[in-house]
Amino acid sequence: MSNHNQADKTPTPRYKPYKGAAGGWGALISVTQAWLTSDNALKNIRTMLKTNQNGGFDCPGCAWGDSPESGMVKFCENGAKAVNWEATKRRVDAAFFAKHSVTSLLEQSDYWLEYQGRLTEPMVYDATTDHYQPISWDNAFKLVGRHLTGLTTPDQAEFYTSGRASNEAAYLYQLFVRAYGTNNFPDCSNMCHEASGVALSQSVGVGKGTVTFDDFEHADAIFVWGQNPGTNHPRMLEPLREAVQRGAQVVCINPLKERGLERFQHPQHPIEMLTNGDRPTNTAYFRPGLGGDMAMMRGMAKFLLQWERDAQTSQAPAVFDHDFLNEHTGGVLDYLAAVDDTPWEQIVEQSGLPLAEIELAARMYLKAENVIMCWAMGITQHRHSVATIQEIANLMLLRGNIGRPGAGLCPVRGHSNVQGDRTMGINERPPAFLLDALEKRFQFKVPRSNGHNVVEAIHAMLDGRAKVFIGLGGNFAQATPDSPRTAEALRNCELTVQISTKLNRSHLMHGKDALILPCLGRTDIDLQAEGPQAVTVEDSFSMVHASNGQLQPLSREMRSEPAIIAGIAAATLGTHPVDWNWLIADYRRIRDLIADTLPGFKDFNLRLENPGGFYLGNSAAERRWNTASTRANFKANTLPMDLIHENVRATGQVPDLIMQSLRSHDQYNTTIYGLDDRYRGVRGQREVLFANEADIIRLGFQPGQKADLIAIWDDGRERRVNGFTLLAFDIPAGQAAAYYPEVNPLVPLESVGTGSHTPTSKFVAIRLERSAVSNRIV
Ligand SMILES: Nc1nc2c(c(=O)[nH]1)N[C@H]1C(S)=C(S)[C@@H](COP(=O)(O)OP(=O)(O)OC[C@H]3O[C@@H](n4cnc5c(=O)[nH]c(N)nc54)[C@H](O)[C@@H]3O)O[C@H]1N2
Ligand SMILES: Nc1nc2c(c(=O)[nH]1)N[C@H]1C(S)=C(S)[C@@H](COP(=O)(O)OP(=O)(O)OC[C@H]3O[C@@H](n4cnc5c(=O)[nH]c(N)nc54)[C@H](O)[C@@H]3O)O[C@H]1N2
Ligand SMILES: [Mo]
Repeated sequence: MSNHNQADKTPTPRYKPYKGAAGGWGALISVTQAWLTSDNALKNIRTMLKTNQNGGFDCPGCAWGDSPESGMVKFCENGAKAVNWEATKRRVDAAFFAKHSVTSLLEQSDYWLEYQGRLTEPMVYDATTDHYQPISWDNAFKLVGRHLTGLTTPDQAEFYTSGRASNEAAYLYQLFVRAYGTNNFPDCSNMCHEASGVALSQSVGVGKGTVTFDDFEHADAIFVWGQNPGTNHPRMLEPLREAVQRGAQVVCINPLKERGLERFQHPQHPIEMLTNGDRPTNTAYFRPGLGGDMAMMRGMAKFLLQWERDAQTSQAPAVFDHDFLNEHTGGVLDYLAAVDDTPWEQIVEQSGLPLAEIELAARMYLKAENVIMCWAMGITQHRHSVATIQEIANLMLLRGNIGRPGAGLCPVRGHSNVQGDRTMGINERPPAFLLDALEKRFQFKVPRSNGHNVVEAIHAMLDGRAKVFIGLGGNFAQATPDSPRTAEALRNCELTVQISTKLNRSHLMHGKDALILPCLGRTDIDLQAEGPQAVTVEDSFSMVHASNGQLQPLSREMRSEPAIIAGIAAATLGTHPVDWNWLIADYRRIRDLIADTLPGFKDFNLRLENPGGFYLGNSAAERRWNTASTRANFKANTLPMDLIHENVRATGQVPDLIMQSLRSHDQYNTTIYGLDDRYRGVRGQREVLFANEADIIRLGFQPGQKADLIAIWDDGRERRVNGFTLLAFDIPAGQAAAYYPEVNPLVPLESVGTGSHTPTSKFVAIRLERSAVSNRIV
C-alpha cells in the first residue's frame, strides 16, 4: 500500500449522511489512513509528538492558540494531516519535471499535483520544450534581480504572501520589498480576515482579537458566527465542550448544521473513546440566511434597546453598561437611532430567522455576564462584512463586553502565521508608524503610497500594469476568484516566481519566465551558517512563540524562506539597506531588527526563551482605544436594503440559488488531502452542490443528477463550472454550498466586500443548467 500512488486511483463517489460525533474514532481512523499513505509513517508519528511542544515546531495547520499548560499533547486531526502532508518522502525533482511537460501537468487534479511530493531543487521554465529544468540558486536569483531592476517602476511588481511564512521571513520580505520601492503586498488575508482588521481598527483601534486562551474558561456565553471549527479549528472544540459542561452557553450561528458544532468526542480522552460517548459543543443553534447575520445582530440590539427602555421605566437593573458607555465609547446615540430606524420586517426577512429566535439569542446574550464572540469566513466573505463585524463590536460594547476577563472579540484566524505576517508589515496599506520606524532605522526613503491587494494585483497583471509576480508560498492561481482571469493575469507576466514546498497550479500558470524555488517547511531543520535556526509565529491570541524544525530536509537544494528572500534581495539591491547574507546566518539578527522597529517586541530574543513564548498585548483588551476619537466607536451602519448585488439584478434574472463556497474535511485551502468530507457524508468526490431537496426538484432536477452552475453577473462574461452532482442536504431553502477552490471560477473579481476588497466567496448568485462535461481550466 505504501508505495501505491493513491492519487492515481479513481474512488467511487458516495453520499451518506454521517452519524458519529466530530473528532473521536473517525478522526483517528482518518489520521491513521493519512499516515499509512504517506510513505513515512514512523517518522511522522514521532514528528506529531513534537508539534506545538516547547522546543518543537508550530503546527502548520491553523492559527488557534494553545493552552499554556505544558505537557499536553497538542495536536488534532487537521494538524496531523498538515504535518503528514509536509513530511512526505516523495520528491518532485529534476527527473519528475523531465518526465512531465507543463501542459501535461495542467491535465492533473490539484490533489494529484500536491500528492507528488516535496519540491527539492530550483527549476526554471523552458518555453522551447515546455518543461521546467534545473537552474542553480545563483542564476535563479540573478534572473529575478535582472527582471526587478529592469522594471520602469517598482510598482510593476507584485509580492504575494500566504500566511505560513514565519515572522522572520515576513519581516525580511517586507524590508526588501520596501527598500526596492513598493507597497504591493497582496496577501491571503485580503481573501480571509481583511474585513475583521478593517472593521475592528475603526471600532476599537486594533485589528486583532482581544481575548486570550484563558478567557474561554471564564466566559458565560460564547457565540460562534459563521465558522466550522470541527474541520478547520479542531482544537477549538475542546474549550467549547468544556464551556457547555460547566453550564456556559455556546451559541452557534450557521446555516449548516456543522457536525463539530453539535457533538464532539475527544480523540485523546480515553474514557470517551472507549465508551464511544460524546459531549455537546453547543447549547443553541441558529440557522440564518447567507449574509443574514448582521440583520440578526441588529435584531438582537433592537431587543436589548427595548429591554433597556423597559428597565428604565420600571427601575429595574440597566441592560446597558452605562459606566462603560460613558467612560469609553463614542457614537452610541447615533447607533441607537440607527437601531430604532431599522424595521423589524427587514430584520426578519434578511436574517431568515423567526423573531422568536432572534429574541432567544438576545436573551442568551443578555443573561451572560461575560460574552466572547468568535467568527470566521461565514462572516468575513460577504459584501457587507465590515458592517457586520462592526455590528458584533456594537453589540459587545453595549454591555461592556470588551476588555475584561472572560469577554471579548475573537476573529479566529486561518493560516498558522497570518496574524504574525500582518504584524511584521505584510500590509498593502501600511500604517504610518511602521513606515516611520523603518525609515528611521534603515535610512532609506520608504514608499508611502498604498500598494495593491489581491484583487487590485490581478487587475494590474491583467492590464499590463504589473509584470513580475513573486509568491512567498500559497497558491495564487487557485485561491483567488474568477480563476480564468487570474490564470490570464499570471500568464501575462514577464516573470513569475513561486517559493513553495509543493507543486500546485500556480507553477503551471506562469509568466514568460518562471521559477520554482523549493523551500523548507515548519517541520524541517533549518541549518544556517551559525547553526540550526528557530523561527517565530503569532497565533490568534497574539501569543508569539518559537518553532524549531525537527526533520532532516529531503534535499540540500531546499532553502529556508529567509535565505531565499535574502538571495533575491542581494541580487536586486546588493547590500542596501542591510547585509542580507549576514542577517540570515543567525535569525536572532533579524529578530533584533524586529525589536528595533516594531512595538511590543522589545528584548525579542530574550523573551523567546520563556516556554510558551510571550503575549504581544492588545490595547483594546486594556481598554485603551487607538482610534482617532481615543474612544471605542459605535458604528451606525445601515442594514443593506437588498443583499443581491445591483450587478446581479441588472441582468433581470432571478437567481436559482445563493451559493457559498466552503472547505471540506479533507483539504487545507487549495491543498486537497483526499476526496472525502466525512462530517457531511461525502466520499470520493468534490464536484458537488449541496442544496435543499425541495429546491432541487423546484429547479427541475432530481437529487444525484448533474448540473452546470452559472454565475449571474452583468458584465458580459460567462462564468460556469460543469457537471456538479446535486446532493440533497439539510440546508435552508434557496441556499447552496460547494467546495472551494472548485467553484472559484464563479466568483466575479468585481464582487468584493465594501472597505475590505475581499471576494464575496460566501454569497454567489447562480443558476443551474443541465449538462455534464469536465470543467478543469487548462
Ligand atoms: N482542515 C483545515 N483547516 C483550516 C483550513 C482548511 O482549509 N482546512 N483553512 C484555514 C484558513 S486559511 C481559514 S481562513 C480557516 C477557515 O475556517 P472557516 O471559516 O470555518 O472555513 P469555511 O469552510 O470557509 O467555513 C465557513 C463556515 O461558515 C458558514 N457560513 C457560510 N456563510 C455564512 C453566513 O452568511 N452566515 C453564517 N453565520 N455562516 C455562514 C459555513 O456554513 C461554514 O460552516 O480555517 C483554517 N483552518
Ligand atoms: N471561493 C473561495 N476562495 C477562497 C476562500 C474561500 O473560502 N472560498 N478562502 C480564502 C482564504 S481564507 C485564504 S487564507 C486563501 C488561501 O490562499 P493561499 O494561502 O494562497 O493558498 P494555500 O492553499 O494555503 O497554499 C497552498 C500552497 O502553499 C505552499 N506551501 C505550503 N506550506 C508552505 C511553506 O511553509 N512555505 C511556502 N513558501 N509555501 C508553502 C504549497 O506549495 C501549497 O501548494 O484562499 C482564499 N480563497
Ligand atoms: Mo484564510
